Amino acid sequence: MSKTIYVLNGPNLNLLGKREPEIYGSDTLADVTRICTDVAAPAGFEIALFQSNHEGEIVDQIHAARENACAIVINPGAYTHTSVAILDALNTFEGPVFECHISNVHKREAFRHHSYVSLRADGVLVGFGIEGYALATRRVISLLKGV
Ligand code: CA2
Repeated sequence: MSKTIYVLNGPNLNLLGKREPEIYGSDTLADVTRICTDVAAPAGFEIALFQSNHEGEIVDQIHAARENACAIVINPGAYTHTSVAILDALNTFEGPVFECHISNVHKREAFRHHSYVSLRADGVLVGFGIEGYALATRRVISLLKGV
């Protein structure tokens, strides 16, 4: 079995740590990679982080995960609320899927309260800042190790 956890990020998350720190904090995607690796590496897993502003590229990464990854942690950004294509792709993946949102989407505009991805996700973390990614990684490893 693959020991690689895919950490997928949707549109505008390349700006993490560079814009709107009052909503998304000052950490960057490099920090996300670091904190997830800190959880994964001692357990013998590795992190492959990917970000795209393009819906189809995220679908392609989910397809790649079918061959190369044991689990997916995904923050689909705004595609969370719109993308049947990402939901359909996730439904073809057999391992654990965790959905992560840096901000508490339920405290924000009503259009952020619905997630297509939640129809597939095994768990959802919202409002934990980037720590949510590390918590999701920890949960994935617990599930895969059967503890
Ligand atoms: O809270 C989250 O993680 C979101 O997935 C972020 C998305 C938003 O559309 C979702 O409703 C909730 C937006 C990502 C924008 O990322 C930025 C990061 C830093 C600066 C500007 C945008």
